[in-house]
Amino acid sequence: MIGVFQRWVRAGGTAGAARGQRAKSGVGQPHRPGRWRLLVAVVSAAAVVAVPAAASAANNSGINSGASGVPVRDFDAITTANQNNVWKHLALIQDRYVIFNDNGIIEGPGRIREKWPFLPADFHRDLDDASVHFSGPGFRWRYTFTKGTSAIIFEDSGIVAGPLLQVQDYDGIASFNNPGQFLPVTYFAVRGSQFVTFANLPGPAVNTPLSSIPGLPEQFTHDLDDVSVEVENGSLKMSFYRDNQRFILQNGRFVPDIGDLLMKWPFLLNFRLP
Ligand SMILES: [Ca+2]
Ligand SMILES: [Ca+2]
Repeated sequence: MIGVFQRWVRAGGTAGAARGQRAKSGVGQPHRPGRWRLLVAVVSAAAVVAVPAAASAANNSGINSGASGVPVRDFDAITTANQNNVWKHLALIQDRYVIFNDNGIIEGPGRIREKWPFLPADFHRDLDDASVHFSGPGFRWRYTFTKGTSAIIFEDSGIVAGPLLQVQDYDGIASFNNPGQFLPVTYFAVRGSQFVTFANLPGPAVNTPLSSIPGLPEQFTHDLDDVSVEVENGSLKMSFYRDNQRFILQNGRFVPDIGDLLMKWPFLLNFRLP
């Protein structure tokens, strides 16, 4: 599994960064069928995929209701940190954040500007996406937030880098530590119906259709709210968030879980009320 993972990192990470440099210099990006094969290698095409229950009719208002019929806000951004195979999440809506796991809220909800007062005011509300990886022992969180074409990297102690100007804005971003090391990490970013992987911010333009990811249902191949990627048992576990729904994919297989996010995390109802 690690060998497969390293192919992903080499081809997606370093090549992605190189493409980003070309994109910034204005050179067009060639179609690369090899990317598809790479991803097949990563997420292993041979899989029987179960599709979760269809989402309720989605709309673009950012407010959707799931199976419960209760209208709730979609997440602006959501990200996951895998601490010894226990997932912790950070979610952002408007100017608020909350940190939680599947059992309940760990911290918040609170104001983004009060938790991280050193962030530029632009980053205190309406973020596009967020990611977390570890920067050192003890699961120290290093965050990436993006908004429009600006990106910033920080820890609870202060800004690490940025704001950085990106070639485009993203709908969602994920960052994850490569095996056995803290830096560099791998980023996975999505916009519209495409994604890109890269090693360093500012990231390049998206360049590969989400529909080329084996096992990903059509519903999650475009207009995502955010994504997260964790390394679990040596392979990538990818979460795709859209409206009130989440789809988790590992090795080309759907990871069975409650897809309706209000049912999954009912304790976030107040945080998500319109
Ligand atoms: Ca994310
Ligand atoms: Ca988003």
